[in-house]
Amino acid sequence: MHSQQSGRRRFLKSGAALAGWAVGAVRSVSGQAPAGSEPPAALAGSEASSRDYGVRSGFETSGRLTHIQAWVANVGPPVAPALRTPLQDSVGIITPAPLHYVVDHGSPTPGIDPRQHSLLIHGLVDRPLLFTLDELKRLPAVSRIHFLACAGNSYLPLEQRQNAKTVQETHGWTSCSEWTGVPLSLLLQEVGVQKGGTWIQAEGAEIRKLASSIPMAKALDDVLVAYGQNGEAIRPEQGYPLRLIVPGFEGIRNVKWLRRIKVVDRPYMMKYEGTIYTNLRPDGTARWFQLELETNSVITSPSGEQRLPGPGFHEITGLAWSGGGAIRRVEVSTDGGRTWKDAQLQAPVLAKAHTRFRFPWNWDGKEAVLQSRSTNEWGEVQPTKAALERMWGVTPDYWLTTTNRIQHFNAIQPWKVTSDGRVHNVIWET
Ligand SMILES: Nc1nc2c(c(=O)[nH]1)N[C@H]1C(S)=C(S)[C@@H](COP(=O)(O)O)O[C@H]1N2
Ligand SMILES: [Mo]
Repeated sequence: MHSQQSGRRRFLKSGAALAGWAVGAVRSVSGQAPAGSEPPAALAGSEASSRDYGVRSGFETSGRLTHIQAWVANVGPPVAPALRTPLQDSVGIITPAPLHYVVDHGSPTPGIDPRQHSLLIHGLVDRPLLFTLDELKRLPAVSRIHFLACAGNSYLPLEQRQNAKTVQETHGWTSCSEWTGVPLSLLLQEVGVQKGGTWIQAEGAEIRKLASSIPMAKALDDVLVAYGQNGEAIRPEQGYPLRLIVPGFEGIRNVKWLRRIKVVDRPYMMKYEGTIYTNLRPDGTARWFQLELETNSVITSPSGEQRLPGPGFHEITGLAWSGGGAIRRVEVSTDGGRTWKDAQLQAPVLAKAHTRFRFPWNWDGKEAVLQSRSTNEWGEVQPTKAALERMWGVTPDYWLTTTNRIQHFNAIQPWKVTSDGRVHNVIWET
């Protein structure tokens, strides 16, 4: 253990230790058999029995929800199904990988052979390098728990907006995993970023090769080149075998099936960051590169379409998250926002991770409106929909009529419990 740690420290101090792995001169240094001959065990996965790889109880039916994302359809066929996490059934803060949300942009999930996959880092660098998976896995790694959220979460296209009933439909484009990988700062140190290298472009290996720009300051801060998710290899839908994790930034920055990072001198307005992932304001101007996600929260139980069996004790619980660090406080109102009381934050409360909150409630059987409001470590407070309207200079009917894309919508979510115990989404009713 000790010798391994000092070995890692030696590695970190040795500067350009990987310089020999220059493009075109890549060798396997893992000491394992070269790629080729025998088929990988993974390909036999369909034959695996539940003893080899466990399956959940047949009584458990919670699943992702598919819907065709109209915004993507606008950009060009074929449309990609977008899968939403069943937050109403979630417990704790970790999303099981088979329930992690999925947002893709028109390409089928690539079936990448990890032995054939590599990551190229080039552009404004002293030594362009090509890393195989085995080479990346030899490097000092970290594991961190972070949420992902699509910038378009909680704001559906017009035709679906008013019909969204459940928390899966309203907020299901956020999930939280433990991610394992190599800090991007380490790789950038190895390639040697040149003066003027102020942004990176990250590119995926799918047919359409989604690419996304990230400022160098963030790239050198806490970004991970991840190969692990919740203790195993990243799932194909999440970017197998390699993805970027850009903690707290909107989902689009977290490039899946990562194959190339180019160090550049400015954001290059890649297709999606310059089109659907902009915030279109009422006056027709667009806000670009709104990277960090705002403080947010939602009550997951009781939530839309659930039914309380009757008056008496119910625990109100939900999730809070912020791209700007840790959640400091969550308050809950059971009277439509007239009074607020602190919810209990469940440990661990981690930066840029889902935070579980809990609040004891005795329902008297009368109509009630339940809401949660988060505050992050910078003191940023989650706004009401009315506060967002003041900020945008619009009236409530704006949201119900505009076809403008609204990103980063983080309004407080109200759930109304009627006297029959049914729970309803009433966000658009005020
Ligand atoms: N290569 C690639 N990376 C991608 C995307 C994509 O379509 N292709 N979608 C992005 C968007 S918009 C989001 S919200 C997240 C979704 O990550 P997930 O599907 O693992 O939940 O991945 C991002 N990374
Ligand atoms: Mo997204």
